[in-house]
Amino acid sequence: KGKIALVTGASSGIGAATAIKLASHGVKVGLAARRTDRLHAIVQQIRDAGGEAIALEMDVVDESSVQDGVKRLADTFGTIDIVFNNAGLMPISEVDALKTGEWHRMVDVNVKGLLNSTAAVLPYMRAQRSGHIVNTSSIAGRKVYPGLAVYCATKHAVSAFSEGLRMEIGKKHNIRVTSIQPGAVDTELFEHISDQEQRGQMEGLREQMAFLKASDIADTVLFALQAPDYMNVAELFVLPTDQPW
Ligand code: NJP
Repeated sequence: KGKIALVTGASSGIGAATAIKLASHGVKVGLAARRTDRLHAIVQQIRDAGGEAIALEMDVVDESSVQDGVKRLADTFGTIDIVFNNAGLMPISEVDALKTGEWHRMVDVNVKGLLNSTAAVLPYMRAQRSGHIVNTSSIAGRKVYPGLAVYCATKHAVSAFSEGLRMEIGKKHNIRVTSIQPGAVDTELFEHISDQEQRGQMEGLREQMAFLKASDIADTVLFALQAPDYMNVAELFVLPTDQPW
Protein backbone atom coordinates (compact mmCIF):
# COMPACT_ATOMS: atom_id res chain seq x y z
CA LYS A 1 0.00 0.00 0.00
CA GLY A 2 1.29 3.46 -0.96
CA LYS A 3 4.06 1.97 -3.11
CA ILE A 4 4.73 3.05 -6.69
CA ALA A 5 4.91 0.46 -9.47
CA LEU A 6 5.81 0.38 -13.14
CA VAL A 7 3.99 -2.33 -15.13
CA THR A 8 5.20 -2.95 -18.69
CA GLY A 9 2.93 -4.67 -21.18
CA ALA A 10 0.01 -3.20 -19.25
CA SER A 11 -2.31 -2.68 -22.23
CA SER A 12 -3.67 -6.26 -22.19
CA GLY A 13 -3.53 -9.69 -20.61
CA ILE A 14 -1.36 -10.35 -17.56
CA GLY A 15 0.01 -6.79 -17.35
CA ALA A 16 -3.43 -5.16 -17.45
CA ALA A 17 -4.82 -7.57 -14.84
CA THR A 18 -1.81 -7.01 -12.57
CA ALA A 19 -1.98 -3.22 -12.86
CA ILE A 20 -5.67 -3.31 -11.90
CA LYS A 21 -4.98 -5.70 -9.01
CA LEU A 22 -2.08 -3.63 -7.64
CA ALA A 23 -4.10 -0.41 -7.86
CA SER A 24 -6.95 -2.07 -5.94
CA HIS A 25 -4.41 -2.73 -3.15
CA GLY A 26 -3.39 0.94 -2.93
CA VAL A 27 -0.34 0.80 -5.22
CA LYS A 28 0.13 3.83 -7.50
CA VAL A 29 0.68 2.38 -10.95
CA GLY A 30 2.35 3.54 -14.16
CA LEU A 31 0.89 1.47 -17.00
CA ALA A 32 3.35 1.21 -19.89
CA ALA A 33 2.84 -0.08 -23.45
CA ARG A 34 2.58 1.20 -27.02
CA ARG A 35 -1.23 1.12 -27.40
CA THR A 36 -2.14 4.26 -25.48
CA ASP A 37 -5.88 4.02 -26.24
CA ARG A 38 -5.94 0.75 -24.30
CA LEU A 39 -3.86 2.21 -21.48
CA HIS A 40 -6.12 5.24 -21.08
CA ALA A 41 -9.20 3.01 -20.82
CA ILE A 42 -7.58 0.87 -18.10
CA VAL A 43 -6.32 3.94 -16.22
CA GLN A 44 -9.88 5.33 -16.27
CA GLN A 45 -11.20 2.02 -14.93
CA ILE A 46 -8.64 2.16 -12.08
CA ARG A 47 -9.50 5.78 -11.25
CA ASP A 48 -13.25 5.05 -11.32
CA ALA A 49 -12.58 2.38 -8.69
CA GLY A 50 -10.71 4.92 -6.52
CA GLY A 51 -7.16 3.92 -7.48
CA GLU A 52 -4.23 6.02 -8.72
CA ALA A 53 -2.62 5.37 -12.09
CA ILE A 54 -1.11 7.02 -15.14
CA ALA A 55 -0.64 5.86 -18.72
CA LEU A 56 2.91 5.83 -20.09
CA GLU A 57 3.43 5.46 -23.82
CA MET A 58 6.50 3.23 -23.98
CA ASP A 59 8.25 0.95 -26.44
CA VAL A 60 10.46 -1.18 -24.21
CA VAL A 61 12.85 -1.78 -27.11
CA ASP A 62 13.65 1.94 -27.26
CA GLU A 63 15.93 2.82 -24.33
CA SER A 64 15.11 6.53 -24.35
CA SER A 65 11.36 5.82 -24.47
CA VAL A 66 11.78 3.65 -21.36
CA GLN A 67 13.92 6.25 -19.56
CA ASP A 68 11.37 8.99 -20.37
CA GLY A 69 8.42 6.91 -19.14
CA VAL A 70 10.16 5.93 -15.91
CA LYS A 71 11.14 9.55 -15.23
CA ARG A 72 7.52 10.64 -15.79
CA LEU A 73 6.30 8.02 -13.32
CA ALA A 74 8.85 9.03 -10.68
CA ASP A 75 8.12 12.74 -11.22
CA THR A 76 4.39 12.08 -10.82
CA PHE A 77 4.40 9.86 -7.72
CA GLY A 78 7.84 10.52 -6.16
CA THR A 79 9.85 7.34 -6.79
CA ILE A 80 9.58 3.74 -8.04
CA ASP A 81 9.38 0.82 -5.60
CA ILE A 82 8.20 -2.03 -7.84
CA VAL A 83 8.63 -2.96 -11.49
CA PHE A 84 6.68 -5.71 -13.23
CA ASN A 85 8.80 -6.41 -16.33
CA ASN A 86 6.09 -8.17 -18.30
CA ALA A 87 6.02 -6.93 -21.91
CA GLY A 88 6.54 -9.87 -24.24
CA LEU A 89 5.75 -11.51 -27.57
CA MET A 90 5.42 -15.10 -28.75
CA PRO A 91 5.28 -15.23 -32.58
CA ILE A 92 6.44 -18.85 -32.69
CA SER A 93 7.44 -20.97 -35.69
CA GLU A 94 9.89 -23.79 -36.40
CA VAL A 95 13.45 -22.55 -36.85
CA ASP A 96 13.72 -23.82 -40.45
CA ALA A 97 10.91 -21.46 -41.46
CA LEU A 98 13.60 -18.78 -40.97
CA LYS A 99 11.25 -16.06 -39.76
CA THR A 100 14.28 -14.06 -38.67
CA GLY A 101 12.34 -10.81 -38.27
CA GLU A 102 10.14 -12.48 -35.65
CA TRP A 103 13.19 -13.92 -33.86
CA HIS A 104 14.69 -10.45 -33.62
CA ARG A 105 11.41 -8.99 -32.31
CA MET A 106 11.24 -11.64 -29.59
CA VAL A 107 14.84 -11.09 -28.52
CA ASP A 108 14.36 -7.32 -28.62
CA VAL A 109 11.14 -7.19 -26.59
CA ASN A 110 11.44 -10.24 -24.30
CA VAL A 111 15.12 -9.81 -23.43
CA LYS A 112 16.47 -6.37 -24.33
CA GLY A 113 13.20 -4.65 -23.39
CA LEU A 114 13.32 -6.26 -19.95
CA LEU A 115 16.93 -5.15 -19.51
CA ASN A 116 15.99 -1.59 -20.53
CA SER A 117 13.21 -1.28 -17.96
CA THR A 118 15.35 -2.89 -15.26
CA ALA A 119 18.16 -0.40 -15.94
CA ALA A 120 15.75 2.53 -15.81
CA VAL A 121 14.23 1.69 -12.40
CA LEU A 122 17.32 0.39 -10.62
CA PRO A 123 18.78 3.83 -9.72
CA TYR A 124 15.60 4.71 -7.75
CA MET A 125 15.62 1.41 -5.87
CA ARG A 126 19.36 1.54 -5.19
CA ALA A 127 19.09 5.09 -3.83
CA GLN A 128 16.32 4.16 -1.38
CA ARG A 129 17.83 0.73 -0.55
CA SER A 130 14.57 -1.09 -1.26
CA GLY A 131 12.61 -2.34 -4.22
CA HIS A 132 11.10 -5.36 -5.93
CA ILE A 133 11.73 -6.44 -9.52
CA VAL A 134 9.22 -8.98 -10.84
CA ASN A 135 9.98 -10.51 -14.24
CA THR A 136 7.58 -12.47 -16.45
CA SER A 137 9.50 -15.53 -17.54
CA SER A 138 7.53 -18.64 -18.50
CA ILE A 139 7.27 -22.40 -18.31
CA ALA A 140 9.25 -21.89 -21.54
CA GLY A 141 12.01 -20.44 -19.34
CA ARG A 142 12.34 -23.81 -17.55
CA LYS A 143 11.68 -26.29 -20.36
CA VAL A 144 12.14 -26.43 -24.14
CA TYR A 145 9.50 -27.33 -26.74
CA PRO A 146 9.80 -27.93 -30.50
CA GLY A 147 8.36 -25.02 -32.45
CA LEU A 148 9.20 -22.67 -29.59
CA ALA A 149 13.01 -22.75 -29.71
CA VAL A 150 13.55 -18.99 -30.02
CA TYR A 151 10.77 -18.09 -27.57
CA CYS A 152 12.22 -20.61 -25.08
CA ALA A 153 15.68 -19.10 -25.60
CA THR A 154 14.36 -15.64 -24.71
CA LYS A 155 12.54 -16.87 -21.62
CA HIS A 156 15.53 -18.93 -20.46
CA ALA A 157 17.45 -15.66 -20.74
CA VAL A 158 14.84 -13.97 -18.52
CA SER A 159 15.09 -16.77 -15.93
CA ALA A 160 18.90 -16.68 -15.93
CA PHE A 161 19.01 -12.89 -15.69
CA SER A 162 16.47 -12.89 -12.85
CA GLU A 163 18.51 -15.35 -10.78
CA GLY A 164 21.80 -13.58 -11.44
CA LEU A 165 20.25 -10.20 -10.65
CA ARG A 166 18.80 -11.54 -7.38
CA MET A 167 22.23 -12.72 -6.30
CA GLU A 168 23.84 -9.40 -7.17
CA ILE A 169 21.38 -6.92 -5.70
CA GLY A 170 19.57 -8.76 -2.89
CA LYS A 171 22.18 -8.33 -0.16
CA LYS A 172 24.01 -5.39 -1.72
CA HIS A 173 21.00 -3.10 -2.28
CA ASN A 174 18.14 -4.80 -0.40
CA ILE A 175 16.18 -5.30 -3.64
CA ARG A 176 14.09 -8.46 -4.20
CA VAL A 177 13.81 -10.23 -7.55
CA THR A 178 11.00 -12.61 -8.52
CA SER A 179 10.65 -14.67 -11.69
CA ILE A 180 7.06 -15.60 -12.58
CA GLN A 181 6.82 -18.72 -14.75
CA PRO A 182 3.27 -19.25 -15.99
CA GLY A 183 1.88 -22.13 -18.01
CA ALA A 184 -0.99 -21.43 -20.43
CA VAL A 185 -2.88 -18.21 -19.66
CA ASP A 186 -5.88 -16.93 -21.60
CA THR A 187 -4.61 -13.66 -23.18
CA GLU A 188 -4.01 -12.15 -26.62
CA LEU A 189 -0.51 -13.66 -26.81
CA PHE A 190 -1.43 -16.34 -29.35
CA GLU A 191 -3.14 -13.84 -31.67
CA HIS A 192 0.25 -12.60 -32.89
CA ILE A 193 1.39 -16.00 -34.21
CA SER A 194 1.74 -15.66 -37.99
CA ASP A 195 2.63 -19.35 -38.58
CA GLN A 196 -0.75 -21.01 -39.21
CA GLU A 197 0.32 -24.47 -38.04
CA GLN A 198 1.70 -23.20 -34.73
CA ARG A 199 -1.29 -20.93 -34.26
CA GLY A 200 -3.65 -23.86 -34.88
CA GLN A 201 -1.78 -26.03 -32.37
CA MET A 202 -1.89 -23.32 -29.72
CA GLU A 203 -5.59 -22.64 -30.32
CA GLY A 204 -6.22 -26.41 -30.14
CA LEU A 205 -4.80 -26.42 -26.60
CA ARG A 206 -7.76 -24.38 -25.45
CA GLU A 207 -10.00 -27.37 -26.15
CA GLN A 208 -7.72 -29.71 -24.24
CA MET A 209 -7.41 -27.79 -21.00
CA ALA A 210 -8.74 -24.88 -18.98
CA PHE A 211 -6.26 -22.02 -19.30
CA LEU A 212 -5.43 -19.84 -16.33
CA LYS A 213 -6.91 -16.33 -16.25
CA ALA A 214 -4.68 -13.26 -16.36
CA SER A 215 -6.01 -12.35 -12.92
CA ASP A 216 -4.63 -15.65 -11.54
CA ILE A 217 -1.13 -14.48 -12.49
CA ALA A 218 -1.87 -11.06 -10.99
CA ASP A 219 -2.63 -12.89 -7.71
CA THR A 220 0.76 -14.63 -7.81
CA VAL A 221 2.54 -11.31 -8.38
CA LEU A 222 0.68 -9.87 -5.40
CA PHE A 223 1.68 -12.89 -3.30
CA ALA A 224 5.36 -12.27 -4.03
CA LEU A 225 5.05 -8.53 -3.34
CA GLN A 226 3.18 -9.06 -0.06
CA ALA A 227 5.82 -11.37 1.42
CA PRO A 228 7.62 -9.83 4.40
CA ASP A 229 10.69 -7.72 3.53
CA TYR A 230 13.15 -10.38 4.67
CA MET A 231 11.58 -12.97 2.32
CA ASN A 232 12.30 -13.09 -1.43
CA VAL A 233 9.91 -15.31 -3.41
CA ALA A 234 12.49 -16.00 -6.11
CA GLU A 235 10.43 -18.16 -8.48
CA LEU A 236 6.75 -18.90 -8.97
CA PHE A 237 5.87 -21.73 -11.39
CA VAL A 238 2.10 -21.62 -11.93
CA LEU A 239 0.19 -23.70 -14.47
CA PRO A 240 -3.24 -25.15 -15.14
CA THR A 241 -3.88 -28.30 -13.13
CA ASP A 242 -4.58 -30.27 -16.31
CA GLN A 243 -1.59 -28.93 -18.31
CA PRO A 244 0.29 -32.16 -19.10
CA TRP A 245 3.55 -30.76 -20.53
O1 NJP B 1 0.02 -11.33 -23.71
P1 NJP B 1 -0.62 -10.01 -24.35
P2 NJP B 1 0.28 -11.80 -22.19
N1 NJP B 1 6.92 -2.22 -25.85
O2 NJP B 1 -0.35 -10.14 -25.80
C1 NJP B 1 3.18 -5.47 -24.65
C2 NJP B 1 4.26 -14.02 -20.86
N2 NJP B 1 3.62 -15.33 -20.82
O3 NJP B 1 -0.41 -10.98 -21.20
O4 NJP B 1 2.75 -2.34 -26.74
C3 NJP B 1 6.06 -2.21 -24.85
O5 NJP B 1 -2.01 -9.83 -23.89
C4 NJP B 1 1.82 -5.33 -25.30
O6 NJP B 1 1.47 -3.94 -25.37
P3 NJP B 1 1.43 -3.03 -26.73
C5 NJP B 1 4.53 -13.43 -22.22
O7 NJP B 1 5.68 -13.97 -22.82
C6 NJP B 1 2.36 -15.51 -21.27
O8 NJP B 1 0.08 -13.25 -22.17
O9 NJP B 1 0.29 -2.10 -26.47
N3 NJP B 1 5.13 -3.15 -24.63
C7 NJP B 1 0.92 -6.04 -24.31
O10 NJP B 1 0.53 -5.15 -23.29
C8 NJP B 1 4.71 -11.97 -21.87
O11 NJP B 1 6.03 -11.72 -21.44
C9 NJP B 1 1.78 -16.78 -21.25
O12 NJP B 1 1.20 -3.97 -27.89
C10 NJP B 1 5.07 -4.15 -25.51
C11 NJP B 1 1.85 -7.10 -23.71
O13 NJP B 1 3.19 -6.78 -24.11
C12 NJP B 1 3.77 -11.77 -20.69
O14 NJP B 1 3.40 -13.08 -20.26
C13 NJP B 1 2.49 -17.84 -20.72
C14 NJP B 1 5.94 -4.23 -26.60
C15 NJP B 1 1.51 -8.49 -24.20
O15 NJP B 1 0.25 -8.82 -23.72
C16 NJP B 1 2.51 -10.99 -20.99
O16 NJP B 1 1.85 -11.56 -22.10
C17 NJP B 1 3.78 -17.62 -20.26
C18 NJP B 1 6.90 -3.21 -26.75
N4 NJP B 1 7.77 -3.20 -27.77
C19 NJP B 1 4.33 -16.36 -20.31
N5 NJP B 1 5.64 -5.35 -27.30
C20 NJP B 1 0.42 -17.05 -21.77
N6 NJP B 1 -0.37 -16.03 -22.09
O17 NJP B 1 0.03 -18.24 -21.90
C21 NJP B 1 4.60 -5.94 -26.67
O18 NJP B 1 4.45 -18.66 -19.78
N7 NJP B 1 4.26 -5.24 -25.59
